[in-house]
Amino acid sequence: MRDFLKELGLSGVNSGVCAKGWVERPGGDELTSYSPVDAEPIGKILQANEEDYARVMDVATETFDTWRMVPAPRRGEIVRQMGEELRKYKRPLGQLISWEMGKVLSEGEGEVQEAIDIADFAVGLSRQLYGLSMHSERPQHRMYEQWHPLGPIGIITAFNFPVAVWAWNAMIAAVCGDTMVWKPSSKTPLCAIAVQHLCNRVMKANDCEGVFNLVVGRGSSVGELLINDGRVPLISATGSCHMGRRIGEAVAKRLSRALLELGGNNAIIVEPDANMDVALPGVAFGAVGTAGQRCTSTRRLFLHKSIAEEFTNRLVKAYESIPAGDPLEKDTLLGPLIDQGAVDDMMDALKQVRAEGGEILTGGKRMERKGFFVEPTIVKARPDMKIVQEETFAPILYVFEYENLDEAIAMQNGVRQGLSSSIFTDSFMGAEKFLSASGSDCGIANVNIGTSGAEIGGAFGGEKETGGGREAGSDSWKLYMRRQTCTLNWSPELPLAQGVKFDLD
Ligand code: UN1
Repeated sequence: MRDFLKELGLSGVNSGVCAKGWVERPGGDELTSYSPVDAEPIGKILQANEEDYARVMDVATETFDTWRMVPAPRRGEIVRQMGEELRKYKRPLGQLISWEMGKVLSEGEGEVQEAIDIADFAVGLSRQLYGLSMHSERPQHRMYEQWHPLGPIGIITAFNFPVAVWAWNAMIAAVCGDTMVWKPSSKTPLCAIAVQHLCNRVMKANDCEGVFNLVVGRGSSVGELLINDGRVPLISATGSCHMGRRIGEAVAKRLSRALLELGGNNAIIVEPDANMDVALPGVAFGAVGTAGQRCTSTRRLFLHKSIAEEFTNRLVKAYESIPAGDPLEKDTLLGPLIDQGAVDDMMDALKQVRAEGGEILTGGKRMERKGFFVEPTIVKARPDMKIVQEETFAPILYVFEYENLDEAIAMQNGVRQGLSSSIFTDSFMGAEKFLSASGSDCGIANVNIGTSGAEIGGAFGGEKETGGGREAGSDSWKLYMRRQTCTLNWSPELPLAQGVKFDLD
């Protein structure tokens, strides 16, 4: 057994259900977690069945009654300790993320850093859950708004950010006074179990277990119960547009709140006046980083026709020297895809590329080695190809040429998704046009930075089929609380608003 597994308290067989302590023998099917690096099993997980789910949700619901009354700065202090615990385990947790998900170690550790950052942010936020106060139109009246905790919330996360995206939700929800039930991806259950061990230590020491709860289980049983549970006022979910539509419908049916962070089809525009030495690594990291398995990964590249040939040649050359292999090795830049299904999806997309007349400039094949490694791929594409409308979770980059910036912006906006977008330019006018109301239609718009790797301080999410949700920084916390508008009358009269009279006599 690898040292980092032991260090994180994982064993050969692990319970995947935790509600005020681990449920020793959950009743669901046994799940095996495989490393995408060598396709070998890492550990077994006992999943939740429907009764286990009920138990977990009961705990989250009961704990909410007490947790919501803990002063927010005190909740912040406990989240501060969570941040400390994550700092202590940054290395082994980063290694586990690399091994179970496949991203390279600096990204695995970067992901833990992202969780630490959001914990720090949440600590400060715990003293800043501000409401506004307004001037009442009536004499001797006071009007203000306050924010109260929302309830036991559901967090559904994807395999590609098995720790950070949970942390975006969990650290904020905890300071807001919510309890939570986390359903992680069945592709990365050990990351979730390792994080739950850290939570348990901190919460036990503070005598407030039951705030962070975990339920590893099937989407078709546990996932359905969670999204349809009338006790859950907010479902925050990250995943495909297909999954998000299912969740959005279920949550809308019971008139609750869904925070959806779904697929992207992110593009970079490179203007002729860009600093090409900045643009080139920006594009390469965006498209090849995390093997193209970020929702923010760069999938489309728009090159001005005057620089297209040279830029493409340089990019092809760079792609051909990207070191692929064991993500735990220091110099590796490209790890594997998550599983065989992901390799099949990539190969199917490339089949469609060929059928639609796209030209594969480099890559296009599975690598001859253990695990789920694929060659990073560049395709010379046309905007009318249907496949470029789809998000394929793999390192495929579609390259297009354009003549002027308006055309490039229109093409970049011409997809159903709206998560992240970038322009590389040294022109103030070009940058401002891209950022204007008639520019990028995405939730994230960057200048001289690639599409991925957002900081936690901003609100993260996107428009159109990306789902409209916002997580992490800025004022995203408001989605995790309920707003109450309060009007107090301290006069001896009962004046009515809008001058309405109701004199009894
Ligand atoms: C995701 O892929 O779901 O901006 C999240 C980024 C990361 C988060 C990605 N900070 O690429």
